[in-house]
Order: sequence, then C-alpha cells, then structure tokens
Amino acid sequence: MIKVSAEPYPFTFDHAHVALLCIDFQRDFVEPGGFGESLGNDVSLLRSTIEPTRRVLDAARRHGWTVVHTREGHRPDLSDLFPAKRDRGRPTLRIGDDGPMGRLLVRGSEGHDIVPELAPAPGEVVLDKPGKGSFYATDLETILRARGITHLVVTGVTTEVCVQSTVREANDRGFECLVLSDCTGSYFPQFYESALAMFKAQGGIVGWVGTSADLLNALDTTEETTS
Ligand code: TIU
Repeated sequence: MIKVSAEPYPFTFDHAHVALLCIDFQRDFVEPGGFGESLGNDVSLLRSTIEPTRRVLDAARRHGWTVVHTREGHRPDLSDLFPAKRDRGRPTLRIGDDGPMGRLLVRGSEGHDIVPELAPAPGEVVLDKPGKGSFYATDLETILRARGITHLVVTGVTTEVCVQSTVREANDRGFECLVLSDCTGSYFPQFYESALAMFKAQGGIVGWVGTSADLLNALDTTEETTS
C-alpha cells in the first residue's frame, strides 16, 4: 500500500486500483485565444499546473497506473450543446465560433487538444465530455469499474468547475479522490482556495487534498522499502 501525506489524513491506495485523472488540460483553457479567454479570464494563471502534473504523469506511467485524460468539448455540428451552455455569460465568442485556435471547444479543433506537455500516450484513456463533470454523459464509470479502480488521483483545470464537478460525481459513486493542489488551478484564486477547503472539510466530506511532492515522496519511499 502507498500512504500519501494529505489532508485531512493520509490517503492510502495500491497501484492496481488507482487511476490518474488529468482533467481538461486543453489549449482552450490554458492558452491565449481559446474558450477560457473568451469568457474574460486570465489564462496565464493556469500554466503553473503543467510542470507538476507532468511529473505525476511520468510517475503514473512508470507504475503502470490507468491514466485518463478528459477533454471538454462538443461535436462539430453542436448537436450535443445545450443553448443554456452556448449562451451563458453572453460572450463575444461562443462555443463553435472561429477563434485563433480553430472553433472554440469543438472536437478536432486545435484549441480542443490537450497541451503538448501532457499529451496522452498510446493506450491511455482519452475521454470526451460535453459537460463539466467527467461522469456526466460519458462511459468513465464503466471504464473505471471494469478495471477495478477504487481510488483516483485528480489533476486538472479548473479547480472549482470541471475538477470540483468531477470529484463530487466520483465521490457519490464511491471513489476515493486525492486532489493534488499544485496540479490544479483556477482563474480565481479565492475559488481555488475555497474548492480545496471544501473537499477536505468535515473529515474529507468530498475527498483528500495533497501535493505532487507528497505523492512522489510516498511513491519513492515505497519503492525503496520494497526493493
Ligand atoms: N470556465 C471554467 O473555469 N472552466 C470550464 O469552463 N471548464 C473546465 O473547468 N474544464
């Protein structure tokens, strides 16, 4: 068993039953000219999440974990896009409109791609989702259950939107979630802090919060003591 120092208390799991979730590390959220910026956000606030997530991804690959990359986006004909989502916020550019990285949040466009640093490797699960939560209208639960996954290490953007929705969905389905604080980011520092505080409050009502260093230390320590 791996025991990671975390809040509100250590998170334990084994390699066979854990998956790494990389939520929506898409150019549309992290790079200028994408959907995130079209909503009026400073996307540079998310860049610091990439390096630590890269280290965690490397470790997950070394240990043979299931790795799941999610992408928020829509079919090119927008048949899976509710008007409520398209029109909310009355942005100047809407989902499906042409931007500098192609059509905003549309599958197949440049902006919809995962940033190159965190690009999926062959054999990893890439899951397209039309909503904020990764379980809504996807086969994620089936994929995880088929592999006997019970524990999720969660990274991604943004903390209080797609990450929070996903962790809450996962928690209600009985998955144990560790969110890595330096591997998630928000356009709103106060929402980032609040979302992480909410996860771990009340004895971990939604899950655990730790850091990439906590996780990597635990993996290194376990490797040393078992080799
Ligand atoms: N706007 C915002 O903060 N996030 C999203 O729209 N999607 C995700 O969080 N991926």
